[in-house]
Amino acid sequence: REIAQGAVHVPGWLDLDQQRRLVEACREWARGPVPIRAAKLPGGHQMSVQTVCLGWHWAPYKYTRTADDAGGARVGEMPEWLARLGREALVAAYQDDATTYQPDVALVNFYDDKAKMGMHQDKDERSREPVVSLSVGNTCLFRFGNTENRSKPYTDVELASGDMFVFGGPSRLAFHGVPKTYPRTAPPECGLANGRLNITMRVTGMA
Ligand code: MD3
Ligand code: FE
Repeated sequence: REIAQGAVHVPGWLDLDQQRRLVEACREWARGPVPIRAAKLPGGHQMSVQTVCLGWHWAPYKYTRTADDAGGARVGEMPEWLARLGREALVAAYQDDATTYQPDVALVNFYDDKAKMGMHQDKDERSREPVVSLSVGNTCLFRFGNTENRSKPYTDVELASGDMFVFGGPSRLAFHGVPKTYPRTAPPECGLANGRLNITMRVTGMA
């Protein structure tokens, strides 16, 4: 389960009922106040992954309260029930009996069959508290690299529907990416016929 120090993979952590509820919630969040969109990178390219943000809006490469690149509305709240699920994830992954973890942002990523995410670090947060990742839908190939650069050595792991992953400690600043997803591999009962959802929770460290 521990693929690197602080990086813990818990396969099948979410039951199908929880997965379906997350899919339903994501459908609602995707509608607004800031509709789901593919972020545009400073170089002009559009990401292939579509994202909706809760709590804070992430536009490459910073957090704001309003979606200045997407209509200017204030993003939806980060629901307390989701933050609690994030705390439960941390407890399960690190086998702590208590945590004060209070994520204030969730990024919901949707992958269609062609979407992928290049190797990157998540360093737009001022806090170095762990990131919790929840996956629902199609299985993907997840590439977990090193903290030095976007190339080898890396560890490839498949993330399936219901899997949870926590990245903390020395793994918090590791490069990582999603080279591909596997079409039509979502379990029929997860609530998503095709495509992949990933929800990451973070602590921005913003006021
Ligand atoms: C390792 N998302 O949103 S989740 C991202 O599946 C992102 O959508 C991928 O990378 C996805 O930034 C991967 C796993 C993940 C998320 C955050 C991390 C791994 C991480 C932060 C630090 C180290
Ligand atoms: Fe990331």
